[in-house]
Amino acid sequence: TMAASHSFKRSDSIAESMPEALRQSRYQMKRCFARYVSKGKRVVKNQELIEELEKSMDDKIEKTKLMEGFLGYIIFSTQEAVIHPPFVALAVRPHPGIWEYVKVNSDDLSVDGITATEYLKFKEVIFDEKWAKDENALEIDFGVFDRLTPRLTLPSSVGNGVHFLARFLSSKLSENFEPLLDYLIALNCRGENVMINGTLNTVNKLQTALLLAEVFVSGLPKNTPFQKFEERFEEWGLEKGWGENAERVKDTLNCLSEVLQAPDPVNMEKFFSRLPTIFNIVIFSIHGYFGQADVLGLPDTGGQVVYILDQVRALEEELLLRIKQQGLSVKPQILVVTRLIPESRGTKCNQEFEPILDTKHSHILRIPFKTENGVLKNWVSRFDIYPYLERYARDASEKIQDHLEGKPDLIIGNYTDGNLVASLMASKLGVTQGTIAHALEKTKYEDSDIKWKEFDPKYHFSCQFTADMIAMNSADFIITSTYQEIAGSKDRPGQYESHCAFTIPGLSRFSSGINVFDPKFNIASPGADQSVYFPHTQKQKRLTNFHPVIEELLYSQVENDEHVGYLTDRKKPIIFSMARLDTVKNISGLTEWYGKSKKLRELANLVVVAGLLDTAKSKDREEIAEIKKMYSLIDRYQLKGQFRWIAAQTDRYRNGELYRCVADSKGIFVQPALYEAFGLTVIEAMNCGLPTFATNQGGPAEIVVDGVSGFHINPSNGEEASSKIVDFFEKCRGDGSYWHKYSTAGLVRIYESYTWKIYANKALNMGSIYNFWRQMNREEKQAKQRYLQMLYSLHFRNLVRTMQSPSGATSQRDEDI
Ligand code: UDP
Ligand code: LCN
Repeated sequence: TMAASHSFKRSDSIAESMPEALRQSRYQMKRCFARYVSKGKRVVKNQELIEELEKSMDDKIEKTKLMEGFLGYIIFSTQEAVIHPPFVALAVRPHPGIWEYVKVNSDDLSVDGITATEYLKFKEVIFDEKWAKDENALEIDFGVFDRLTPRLTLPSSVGNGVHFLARFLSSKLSENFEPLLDYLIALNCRGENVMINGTLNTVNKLQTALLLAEVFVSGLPKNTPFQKFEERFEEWGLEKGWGENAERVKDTLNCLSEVLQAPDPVNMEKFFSRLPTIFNIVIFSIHGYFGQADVLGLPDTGGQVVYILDQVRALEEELLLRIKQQGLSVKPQILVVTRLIPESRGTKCNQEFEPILDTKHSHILRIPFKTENGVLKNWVSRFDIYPYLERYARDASEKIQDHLEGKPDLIIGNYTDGNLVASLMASKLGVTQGTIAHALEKTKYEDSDIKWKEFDPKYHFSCQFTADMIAMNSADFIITSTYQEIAGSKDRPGQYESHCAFTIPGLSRFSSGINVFDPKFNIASPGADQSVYFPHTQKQKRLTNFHPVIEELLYSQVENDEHVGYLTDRKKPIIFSMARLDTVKNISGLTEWYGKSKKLRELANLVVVAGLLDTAKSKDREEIAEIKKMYSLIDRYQLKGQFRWIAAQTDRYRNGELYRCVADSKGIFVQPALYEAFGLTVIEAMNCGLPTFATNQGGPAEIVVDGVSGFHINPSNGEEASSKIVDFFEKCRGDGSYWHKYSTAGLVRIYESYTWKIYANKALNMGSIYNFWRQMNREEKQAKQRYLQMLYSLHFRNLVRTMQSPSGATSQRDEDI
């Protein structure tokens, strides 16, 4: 059941309108709230609240009326309730990013609006009463800085930070251009002036120079190189950077003239995208085994590595293009900074410096973890990494500046560890900082904030969540993959959103952690390397030399330590999936759906690439459990003959060809995860022209438009998922063009929104505009920086110091999704 989309006005607060609604259904509501409080003090989630509400009513008509009415709407929108008989405090989320807290007395149904702090305290009492009642318990409120910063207001604009900022800057600058003028004068490229020099020290002078120069270049042939008129420009106070030739220079001059005449967001964004501000980029991805070969599948090494290597290639390409268009001749540099692991298990993770394949100027720089006892030799789980990071940040900062012969122009962090180190370094050096979180762990483990004490010995979430808050708040901009990562969907809060108000009872209460309406949030979705993942129809590019191996992988009748099960009817299309063998990836779920569906088994074969095939070889307890489950499913459903399970594959070129061979069979790709942050495999499959069925939980739900560019499946409803797939194959049988329709629609979707080219363009635009914004917004930035430093040195360091001895999880790859 879904609540009717109620005509709830933003202006009516729930606290104001709820009492009247309660009065109208007083009898049922008393019964419902009596049920809520009957089990005593506790925290209850949305699902249970709805079930209890349904159970509290017998009359069917009454029930429907109520569920579809305002009260139903409130309960459906309530993410969580804290029960404290006779009180029930509700955390209501009427729209993505918008929260309201109310307290209902179950005896007399009186309603009071409460603040986030009051709500959190209410919750804390259940877990740590003494601390909850301590007036001087640590409360962190980043919201106090909100007064100084502009905020978006529409949930639909969340994630469009750059556009919003361009708009905001337009109105700000129209009052006063000085900040932009100062900024332009100070710009330099490795010590040399660019764009304008100090002689153009008033807006008037600048405008005149722009005018003169524009008239001048208009008279030149379009392709006249800048060098030809460089001297003329200097006389006017204009330096290089405007463009490579007369045409480009003219366009950039005109763009700034337009901005100075009457600033508008379109020209503002365009102008910043043309400014030569970024040449050297540092990207932190610290944990794991970070390498270019033989690392996928090793502990803590998954999509993040793929993402970063592809990102670097795309950023370098875009940087080179921009530098050329700016008419400059500098070489950009990108450093991916990771940990050097001396005991590197045959990988190159013990090498300090490694050029990145398919790039000209990008490298991996590895720096070891050091303690007073010297260099740490073995891999450390990302959950145990905190004690090493401060020292690492110092060592890294030094090494990086040696390599770059100066400061970077932009620092980007990945995941908690990379983001924390990026924050430390960026604030020390005064460099623009971007953060990326491939997954925020808090949202992955239910109640891991309030129940942190249970988790802490193994996961050290006290450190992780605090580090995440420091990084999010110190970042100038945050790159996310999808809207849902920030603000979720109608029914489910986003990863960042779940940090807007939360508490770690006994340690700290974040009454305002991060605001998803902050213009620092931006969506730039990753793509897939299109030289590896290209459509199966591009015959001349196909990597046919892999075909014999792939033929063996898919169709040989042998079972060995690389594949189990076999396919007897090779005329059937293949249902394909590939992922790490973690519980959340739900490969065993897909296998079970297939096993259960007679129709599906008639129509298609199932092939999965996942994990290891032998429990004795795995060191990851979750993977071991999944391996066992897979074998029991093969047995229970007698899958052999229709099913092939292939061990994890690490060669991405071969994997690309494998997706395409599946497409040749007129097969499909299924991503059945219980939750997926982004889902690179979905993008890879679609790039190869495979019609895709993807989980509706997380990023894939946004990548695929259901019924248009692929299909959504609900991972917790296997029957429904199977019948959707059956339906597809049946339609394909009846209509030869049906398969092609979805194959093509998937590609169209990719090309318009999910390519690395689009990503790189957006990311560099962010770097450029936030670089300016952080200077304009210097006062807020400084105040916040001070607050963050205090939090770091008085609180975070203590958490790290008292961190119990590492989890001993020496080689497990815990629940990374
Ligand atoms: N992958 C692989 N071999 C495997 C399983 C996965 O090469 O056996 C690759 C896959 O092609 C993708 C990445 O690992 O590029 C997984 O990224 P995704 O976003 O799907 O999930 P993550 O592992 O990051 O949770
Ligand atoms: C980590 C994840 O969990 C995936 O969902 C992403 O696709 C991957 O990183 C790349 O961002």
